[in-house]
Amino acid sequence: MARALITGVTGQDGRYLARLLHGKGYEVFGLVRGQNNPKIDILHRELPFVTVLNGDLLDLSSLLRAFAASDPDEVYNLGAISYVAYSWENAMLTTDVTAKGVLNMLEALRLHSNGDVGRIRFYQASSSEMYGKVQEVPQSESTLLWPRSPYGVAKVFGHYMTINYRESYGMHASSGILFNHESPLRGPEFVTRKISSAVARIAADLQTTLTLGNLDAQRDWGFAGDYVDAMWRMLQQDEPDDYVISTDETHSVREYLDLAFARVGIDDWSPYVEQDPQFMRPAEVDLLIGDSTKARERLGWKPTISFEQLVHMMVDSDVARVNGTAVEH
Ligand code: NAP
Ligand code: F7E
Repeated sequence: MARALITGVTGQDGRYLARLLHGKGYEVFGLVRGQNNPKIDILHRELPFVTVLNGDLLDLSSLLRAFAASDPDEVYNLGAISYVAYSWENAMLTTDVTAKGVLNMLEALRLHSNGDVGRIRFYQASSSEMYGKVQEVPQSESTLLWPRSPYGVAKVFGHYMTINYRESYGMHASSGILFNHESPLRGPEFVTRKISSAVARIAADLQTTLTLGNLDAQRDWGFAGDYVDAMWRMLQQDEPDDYVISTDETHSVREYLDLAFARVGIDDWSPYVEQDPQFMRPAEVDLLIGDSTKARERLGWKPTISFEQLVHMMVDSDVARVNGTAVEH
């Protein structure tokens, strides 16, 4: 039975990935931080097959203990401070976790493998936020990186450190440059879930106003369930590499609002939506659209959920939650 260690197992992607790997017959270990993390209950309830290991990306000794306890064949480093807006308020913590945390994981793998680094495959969760002020449209693996937030800068560090460990030590370390991916498990701070949960509450007369920032930003939004499959495919390749994972379509926040409100029968959302400068960013990423040709050709990967299906899935899930008829995702 292959063994996988996932950091960030309590997050959106960690939960989808744990289920995918379990379905493929893996023994799954998940790193969870803190002395009484409230999300442990979710793991025990929804993913009872995950062996929980206590540890923190900031603490190399805890990572070494997690490697010793799991002795993994594959490691998926999904743990991070991932909310871009928060990264300006906490730039140093973001750097410690999202940048240096990657180095801690690579070092823990190197030390644990005792000179045989090739036997453990490593996945790094890189991000389209690294493109920031985009230098090319669409963005591919060779596009120049120009991050626009402390989060983006931290991800660039993790990305190049992963490449450096691959080149320096012959590590089977791959980096997935994933564009935005969403689901009913998306954190409520991100714009898609903020909108879907507000739309459900507005439809139920529980809320009257949704306050947002920049409605003109454009993102390449896909479904998280599709994207964790791409992570797994990367680690099944003979050679490690870097891959863009995206739908290769872009949509604005306004388009998301159109589809989300229409799903509950509201064609004109303008009376419900306000803008507030507090949700604007010091430096915005205006346009993201990926070119995932390499992943499609080499990994045989492609997205299965369209933008419209994604919006409907998220709104329907939040409507069910509000009505008390929620189903598991
Ligand atoms: P998420 O829901 O925010 O999950 C982040 C995870 O990191 C949580 O499990 C969190 O644990 C954990 N974490 C935070 N600080 C930690 C620390 N000090 N030590 C150990 N774990 C820590 O993020 P996601 O959407 O699943 O994304 C997964 C990864 O992909 C992240 O690295 C993210 O930056 C990257 N990414 C995401 C997207 C996207 O669109 N979703 C796109 C590109 C890249 P707690 O539950 O304890 O907070
Ligand atoms: O913002 C705009 C905001 O916070 C999307 C993370 O998973 O994907 C995610 O980062 C856009 C931005 O995601 C609000 O200004 C408008 O232009 O949902 P978001 P993100 O910043 O793109 C990347 C790939 C990651 O790697 C990250 O970890 O929506 N926007 N009004 C708003 N955004 C939020 N959050 N809240 C608003 O009220």
